[in-house]
Amino acid sequence: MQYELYYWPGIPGRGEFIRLALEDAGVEYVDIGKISGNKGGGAGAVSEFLHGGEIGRPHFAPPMLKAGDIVVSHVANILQFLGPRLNLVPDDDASRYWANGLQLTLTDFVSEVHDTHHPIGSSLYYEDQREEAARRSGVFVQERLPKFLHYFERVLSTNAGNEPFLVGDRHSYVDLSLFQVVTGLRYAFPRAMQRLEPEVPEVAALADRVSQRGRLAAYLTSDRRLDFNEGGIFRHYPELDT
Ligand SMILES: N[C@@H](CCC(=O)N[C@@H](CS)C(=O)NCC(=O)O)C(=O)O
Repeated sequence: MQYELYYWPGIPGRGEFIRLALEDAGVEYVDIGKISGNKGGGAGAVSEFLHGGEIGRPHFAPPMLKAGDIVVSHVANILQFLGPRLNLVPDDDASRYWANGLQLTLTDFVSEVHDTHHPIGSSLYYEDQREEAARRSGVFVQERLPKFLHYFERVLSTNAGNEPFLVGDRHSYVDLSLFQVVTGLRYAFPRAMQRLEPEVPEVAALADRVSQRGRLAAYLTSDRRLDFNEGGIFRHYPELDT
């Protein structure tokens, strides 16, 4: 199966959740946004595909994944599609719905992280909503960040084994996504995370363990891995990291 990922170039963003699954599984994929425009890739190709492209089904927003004649959008939906194909989710229905529920909680979490720097509107510059961003981030750091992290700590603690995973007794795409969220938070809110991580040791340990998985570790040090930056979801503005 030839997978094509459609996501904006230059930022890890939500596309990274899909890359992590493909890289961890070691499958070939074409990252269309990273290909130059004159070779049929780049933002133009992503935008064209978004609006319906060759198959006439418009999507609301990237990422999108194309697998043969199937096209899937939304991170959680794409990972639900890829999970069984990449052996990144257990076989039974109960586990698969549980995994999807956890992934949708991460979707909410990521959306709230985005809103810390863009509480008023994505179309406005950060500089035009700094005051609101400071207020929003204050509440996020005090209330929402601990609430989400403690939730995942609870999931891991109730699923404890020698090496706890979020879903069942094996590594899954949800572990990969939690790793990405923790890594992004360490970049965006280093002070808050330093304070909070001792309260969520299982979450911190899972993130560190995931980063050491063979293929994933190789990916993370490769030039395919994009650095977090102030164009993406996880942005470091020291004034918001209270
Ligand atoms: N629920 C979607 C959200 C997708 C999304 O917000 N994509 C961003 C890029 S990371 C975008 O281009 N949004 C455009 C918009 O919301 O107008 C998902 O989880 O994939």
